[in-house]
Amino acid sequence: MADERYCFLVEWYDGMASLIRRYHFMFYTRDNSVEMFDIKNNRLFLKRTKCDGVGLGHLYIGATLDLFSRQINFIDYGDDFTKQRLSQQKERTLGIIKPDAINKVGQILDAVFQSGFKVTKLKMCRLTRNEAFSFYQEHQSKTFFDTLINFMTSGPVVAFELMGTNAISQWRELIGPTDSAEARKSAPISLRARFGKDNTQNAIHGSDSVQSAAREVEFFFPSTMGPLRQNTAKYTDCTCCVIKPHAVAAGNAGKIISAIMDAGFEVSCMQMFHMEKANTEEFYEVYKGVAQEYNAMVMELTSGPCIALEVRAQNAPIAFREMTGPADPEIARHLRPRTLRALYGIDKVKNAVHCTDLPEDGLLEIEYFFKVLDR
Ligand code: 3AN
Repeated sequence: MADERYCFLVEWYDGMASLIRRYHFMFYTRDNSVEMFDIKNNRLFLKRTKCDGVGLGHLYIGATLDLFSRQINFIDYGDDFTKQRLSQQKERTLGIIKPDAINKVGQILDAVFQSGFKVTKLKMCRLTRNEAFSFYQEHQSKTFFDTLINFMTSGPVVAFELMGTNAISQWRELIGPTDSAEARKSAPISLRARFGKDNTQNAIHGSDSVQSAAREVEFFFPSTMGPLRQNTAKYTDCTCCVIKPHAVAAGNAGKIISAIMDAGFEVSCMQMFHMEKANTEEFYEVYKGVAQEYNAMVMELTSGPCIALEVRAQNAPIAFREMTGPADPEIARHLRPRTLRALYGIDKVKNAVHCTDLPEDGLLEIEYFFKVLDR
């Protein structure tokens, strides 16, 4: 196999020095080895080292990687070869689950996760009229514009960024024609055929070009200091569920959300987070010195994107703990085989979901994700 070298610009936050350090990060495909070069000090930082857990699939702009206990953030391509090779493979597009399909969010996300796209960002929000106007500005002169704005502001939506080879056209193909009735005739397995109603209430959105994908991703997930879209957290009768990185990576997030909703809980807010180590330690502080697995828990939660949910019901923390099951999936499989951890957990650390332990902490944990981290 040819030894291809891919180069990225990466950053690492050096907590000791309170400095963001920048490197060129090289990945060699022949032996999965990694090399890092310190840009400012113009010297080799990490000599070429084999890293079996790392593959080209993990490396894209916006990714984070745990490397020898350092959390590395991928900022940009580092050379033309890498940019040319990867920009098509790692094309990005925006998808939206529209208000008419929000009660099918688990099933739709499951279809997304099973379709081979990587979900790199995700957020439930509710658009104001101004926001919907600005998002659909190109349709201002159309006769259906008012209907469209009323519809898109009638309830929450879930927006997500997808990444994959030819993601824009692949996603358009998966969602099907604009009119859901037409979709049922010409593309019966498409998502609009399965979940949409008509021309307006067509369940799903997909960007139609490279330009609109860039604009629409930026609209929901601003890269700089742009205005944030308001999340939908309600902060009442709630508890916190975090779908852990291993379960997201295994494509189980949609199934877990469906199971939670089928059990009668309301999922009133959701968002994908790439947790930093310092935040994770803060979030798990109560387990420090108490849970034997504390360090491994921190490693797991920072190992990739997780999805935090606001789960609502009467007595939400207690009721939801019941559904989550015992912390150890092995025990769960024996005693409570229908719980989330029995179904989707692997071991005590990779146990599919975190849920709030103490009833009085439900609100605090929700505030931590949706007020503190969603800045
Ligand atoms: P698509 O989303 O398939 O790219 P566009 O961009 O033509 O379709 O339209 C944007 C949205 O406007 C559609 N998703 C749909 O909700 C709504 N829409 C489009 N065409 C019509 C129509 N003829 N009547 C009512 N609503 C429409």
